[in-house]
Amino acid sequence: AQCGFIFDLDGVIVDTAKYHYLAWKKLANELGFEFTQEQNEMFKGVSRKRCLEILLQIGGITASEEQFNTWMVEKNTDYLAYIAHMDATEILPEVPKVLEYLKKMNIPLALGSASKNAVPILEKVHLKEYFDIIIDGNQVTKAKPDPEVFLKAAKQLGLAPQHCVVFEDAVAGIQAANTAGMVSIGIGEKEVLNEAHYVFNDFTEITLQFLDQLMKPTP
Ligand code: G16
Ligand code: MG
Repeated sequence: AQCGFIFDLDGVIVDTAKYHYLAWKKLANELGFEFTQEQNEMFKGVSRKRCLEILLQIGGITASEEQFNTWMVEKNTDYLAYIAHMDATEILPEVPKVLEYLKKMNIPLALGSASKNAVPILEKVHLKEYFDIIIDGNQVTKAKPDPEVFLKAAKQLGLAPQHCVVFEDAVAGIQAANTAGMVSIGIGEKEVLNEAHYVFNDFTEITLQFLDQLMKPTP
């Protein structure tokens, strides 16, 4: 059967994780506590709402619903300011090469991101046209590690989950892909992404032969 490839956005296609981190750190500091890079690992692939819940837990802060929503807006406003001037130079190494090759091989491609800002980011870096299907934070109700985002992508591609390959930089995203029954490929550190079927530091380590092997029809 035909196979399809699903890409996460933040940390796989573009390096926006650092901007998410800066925006959360700014909020934490305003609220009077520190937020470290290590703690930020837990935020990768996780919805904005869930991130704020974890952040407030770290700071030992309880908030009213109104206050919570104000901080959600504040974080996103700061994040949008950070990404306002983003351009194609922020695409991670060799991502365009991989997308170009998969397109040439007629492989259906989907984006599977938790971010509600996914489409404007793809437009800014001029990669939107590569994706046949885009599933982002505006279309899912259950955040990764729930497999909803990837299952929706597979369904819209018209493919069975076991014929889909997922590229992810987050532990929650790898878990989502595995639960969906897909082939999971971690982009990042082996120690962190140890649940993935394969792990690479970045796309420069992924050969075209490896992609060919993933494309091989499975029964
Ligand atoms: C991304 C990031 C998360 C972020 C989430 C929501 O997910 O990895 O850190 O909290 O999107 O983003 P937004 O606040 O823009 O809706 P992914 O799945 O693209 O890695
Ligand atoms: Mg990610």
